[in-house]
Amino acid sequence: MTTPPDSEREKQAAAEAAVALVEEGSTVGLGTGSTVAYLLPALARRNLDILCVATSPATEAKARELGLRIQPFDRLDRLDVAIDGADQIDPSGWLVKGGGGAHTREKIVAVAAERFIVIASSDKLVEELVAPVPLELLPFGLHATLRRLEPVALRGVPPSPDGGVIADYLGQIESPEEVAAWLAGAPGVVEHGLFPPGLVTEALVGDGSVVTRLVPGSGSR
Ligand code: A5P
Repeated sequence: MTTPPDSEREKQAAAEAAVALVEEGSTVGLGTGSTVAYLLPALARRNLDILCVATSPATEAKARELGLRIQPFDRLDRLDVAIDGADQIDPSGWLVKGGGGAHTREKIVAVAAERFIVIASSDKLVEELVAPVPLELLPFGLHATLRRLEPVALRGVPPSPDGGVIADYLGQIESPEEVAAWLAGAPGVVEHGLFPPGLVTEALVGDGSVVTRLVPGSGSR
């Protein structure tokens, strides 16, 4: 039997730590990606009476297969908790998300949640955020939008479930706040993958054999 790489064990440990925080009777936003892939079976095993919202068709299919109750996100107007992975976490708690192109739905779900818990392996901790920053763009006027966002590259993947074109901003990120504000204000950008620290309640990061809890703004990292 081969031993899983450290990062996989760390993702699993972080996911299991997050599952322990889910309360009976709560509404839960489920993220997308390889770390969330560990979350879903661990959550299903707890057999709680919870109602979930999924951030991607892949998460929805897997969650249903495991017996989790999924509801479309057009009836609930808030969630108790959302749990999701990240591509990068900087020391102040800024995240880059959207490696799987699901960042628009992920941000909508994270913002709607009372608590947003990030789960990650230790290799996601970075000193400074770097490109790529995932983007979802409106197909209308796509090439004019791309020209204004240079340097940028189309990802060449299928559109999002909402019809958005997935691309990546490839420029410098000297100030995540400024880049986030610029991308948010650019016509044609549906959503970008920079998530501010204010959105993150806590990050649970697998670190060797332990899980470290980081709380943005608390000086815990
Ligand atoms: C999906 O679009 C992403 O935002 C993921 O949440 C993020 O890329 C983390 O993915 P992994 O858990 O696969 O590293």
